[in-house]
Amino acid sequence: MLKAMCFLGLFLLSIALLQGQEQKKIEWKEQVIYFVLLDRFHNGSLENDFHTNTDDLYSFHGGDIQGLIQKLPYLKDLGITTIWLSPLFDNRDTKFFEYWAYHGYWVKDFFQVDEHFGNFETLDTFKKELQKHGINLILDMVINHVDYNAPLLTQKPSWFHSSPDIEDWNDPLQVEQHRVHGLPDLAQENKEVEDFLVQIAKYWIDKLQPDGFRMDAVRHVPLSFWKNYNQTLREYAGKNFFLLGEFLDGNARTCSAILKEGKFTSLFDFPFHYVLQRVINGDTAEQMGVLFYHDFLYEDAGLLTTFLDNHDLDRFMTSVQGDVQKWKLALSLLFTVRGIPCIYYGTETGMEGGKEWSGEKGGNMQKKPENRRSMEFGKNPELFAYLKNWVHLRRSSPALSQGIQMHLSQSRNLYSFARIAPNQTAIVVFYNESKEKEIAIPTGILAPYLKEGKIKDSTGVYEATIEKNFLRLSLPGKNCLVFFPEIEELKPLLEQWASLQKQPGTAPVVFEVTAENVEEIYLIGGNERLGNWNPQSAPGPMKKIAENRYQIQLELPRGSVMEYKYFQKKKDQVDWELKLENRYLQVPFTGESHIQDIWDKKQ
Ligand SMILES: [Ca+2]
Ligand SMILES: [Ca+2]
Ligand SMILES: [Ca+2]
Repeated sequence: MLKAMCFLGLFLLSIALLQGQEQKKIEWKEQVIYFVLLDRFHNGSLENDFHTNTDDLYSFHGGDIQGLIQKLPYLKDLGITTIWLSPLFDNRDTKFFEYWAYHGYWVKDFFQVDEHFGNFETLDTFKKELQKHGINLILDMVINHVDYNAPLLTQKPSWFHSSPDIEDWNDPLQVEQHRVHGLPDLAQENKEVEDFLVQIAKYWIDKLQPDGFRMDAVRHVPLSFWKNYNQTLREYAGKNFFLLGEFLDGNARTCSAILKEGKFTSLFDFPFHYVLQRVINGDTAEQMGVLFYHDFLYEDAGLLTTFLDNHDLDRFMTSVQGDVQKWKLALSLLFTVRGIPCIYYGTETGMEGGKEWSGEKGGNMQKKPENRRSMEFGKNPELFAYLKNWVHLRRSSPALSQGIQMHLSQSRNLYSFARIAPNQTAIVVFYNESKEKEIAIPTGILAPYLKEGKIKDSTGVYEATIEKNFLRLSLPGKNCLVFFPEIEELKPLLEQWASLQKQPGTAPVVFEVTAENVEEIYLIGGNERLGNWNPQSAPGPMKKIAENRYQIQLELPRGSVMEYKYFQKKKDQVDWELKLENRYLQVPFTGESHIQDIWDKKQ
């Protein structure tokens, strides 16, 4: 009987667990992630302050789990829904040269909590407090390497590559099997190592029930390993378990391939990060169009994790030399474009600081990690309120959090797009120039669904008019406005969009260029049909249609946005037009295009 009751108990418990899992179905696109570098966040317990020196950026600063628990209401107030927490594993206990393992990436023992951060009891409280506040947790997994003196090195020497540091970053074998900063490199191709790493992951899933992992150094571990590892974890922790990879690469083609083949849920959107940096600092906003056009490469670009900065990069405020207006513009884009926004602790108070840097081969030149200074709570309430507003707007808007993203218009200083969910649409107008401007934004295939008339932006300050196929407004300098126009039923539009994405078809585009004293003009650009920047495959020569006028017609993918340029061939030599910046082209979803350019000649 007792046995039967035990069985019944277990049965009921497992049903409760299953229901619990079902209840917590996280919509990842609705999340706002906050990255906590634990040692630098908040010191909640002085008892674990070993080797603490807050004046030294290489030392521990005392931040711990207890401190993070105390600050959960603060994060809740900011609107944060998910925390990505830096590694909790027990790290090396002694200095390595002048560096302490405050960051958590020098793991000594994967099955213990570092003594600076707390213990399993603190973690239990943490888990309960997270549940109480409805905040999700992403743990940082470090599986490329272990600490310089980890016990595992002597216990299992065959689990490591006996290789020197990476010297040639273009050699894929070195990148996977050689050491990063001299850290002992685990041989994931060894089945025992693979099993061990899976065991670590399952151990933490059981202990703390995190909602996902952020995985360090994806590039340095074989893709075949990630594929198996991620698949296994998804089977173990549930389909909704968030598997976020750190793959530092600015090319969407490469990132989309890694995401797909490695079976990640998400990757940090480095292509977005780099384009955003350039555009905010004055490059043409047309780069945004090219970036988002390549979203078709991903199964769902809305699941990418977007960010301005992190602990390995200069803080964004530093990369814009403390220009608050640029910081504000960047944040407005972060919270309106597709993808899951992730903010680095201290962004909300405008913290500054450059990344850690040292000269080659241990040279004298070095910069301390100013980007990892202790959190400054309460500094800059105005910036905090600004960021909080965007968090709030995004979280309250199904279009901004869940909607598909549709390109509307671009020019040197303007990028406009729509976010469309079944029950709401948002039109976002990003304007990166100081002077006010009258503008008409073509609403494209969205036009038939929009109700004509005047509308206010999300702040209630600015007004626009929707008429026929345009949104007209007077744009205030350096701003990003969001409009939520009244709409008809959007389902047919979403269906039309899905089929256009699947089979965009092509549109005829006529390129016409006026040029003096040139022969054999060719067209070239960042698309297969434009030769992918390879002069050997560039279309041409263009046909001479009149004195100094040349033309070529091409079939290009509908809805595509690309860069292009002209060049001439002189005795098989490539002679580029002088224009330094590339030209940009948007191919509409309907109709034809006729482009007229003037060859940028040498003076
Ligand atoms: Ca402490
Ligand atoms: Ca330790
Ligand atoms: Ca490796």
